[in-house]
Amino acid sequence: MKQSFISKLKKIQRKTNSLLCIGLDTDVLKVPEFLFKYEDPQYEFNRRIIDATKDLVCAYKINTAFYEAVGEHCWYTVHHTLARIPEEIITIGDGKRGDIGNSAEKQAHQFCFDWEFAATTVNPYMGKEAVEPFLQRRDQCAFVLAVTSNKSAKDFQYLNVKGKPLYEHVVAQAKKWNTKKNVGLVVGATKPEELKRIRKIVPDMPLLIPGIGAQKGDLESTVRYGCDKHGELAIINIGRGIIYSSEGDNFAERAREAAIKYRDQINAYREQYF
Ligand code: NUP
Repeated sequence: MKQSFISKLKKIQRKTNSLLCIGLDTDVLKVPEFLFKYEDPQYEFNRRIIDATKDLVCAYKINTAFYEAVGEHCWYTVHHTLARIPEEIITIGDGKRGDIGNSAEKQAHQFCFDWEFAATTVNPYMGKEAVEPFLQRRDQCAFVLAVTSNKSAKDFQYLNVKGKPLYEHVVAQAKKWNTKKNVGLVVGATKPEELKRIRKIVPDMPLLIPGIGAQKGDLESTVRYGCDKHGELAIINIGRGIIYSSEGDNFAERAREAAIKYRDQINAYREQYF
């Protein structure tokens, strides 16, 4: 039997001593010129980033929009990229899916059985039936959007519903859906107060925390409030802040340096608070 998502996550976080997740949001317009001599420049970019950083991370997150936007080859690029990532590292398919039941089943088929990501992101707006197809396997986690990192998160997520912000109702539902211990939450690193509040409500759930680097989230409070009581179970995603550290031929080396810097800073805060 395959190990549960949480035990796989803990194992890799301990092995690499890292909570860092690198976002492979590879914008084809930012891929260095010299990679265009290859058939699939996006894959070549990812391959070099993965090879240069795989000992420094617990996860890689692929936002599928960056691939879908390029066209029909996307399906293969995602497959090839996933095949390059060592089996023990968590892979997260960030597509924020969720739809009426039968449509959500098709979305889950693509993410969980075809690409076979270890984790996905799902939008809870359409309720349980939109999320359920992503929760079929104990070795795969669905990260439900709770408080997102962007400014417009306030449009809906903070609305007062029966005395509580809407996002707290999402968190409460996500707890109920967690019968297989394979539900997680997305909370933006730009929202430290909410992160603190949510970690108290779900002490044992994995949290996917984007927003460090380009979005200027606060790393110290992300580590302090995002981890569980052992200083684990937070997956701290950084995309642009790492993968675009250089525009030149040395981009992968520079990405490695940036990844080391973030991993070490995260670990310094873990030492301090746990
Ligand atoms: O709340 C969220 N904020 C966010 O930035 C939820 C997300 N899934 N993301 C994604 O994380 C975003 O779409 C992108 O793929 C990544 C952040 O990348 P970067 O800002 O580190 O480049």
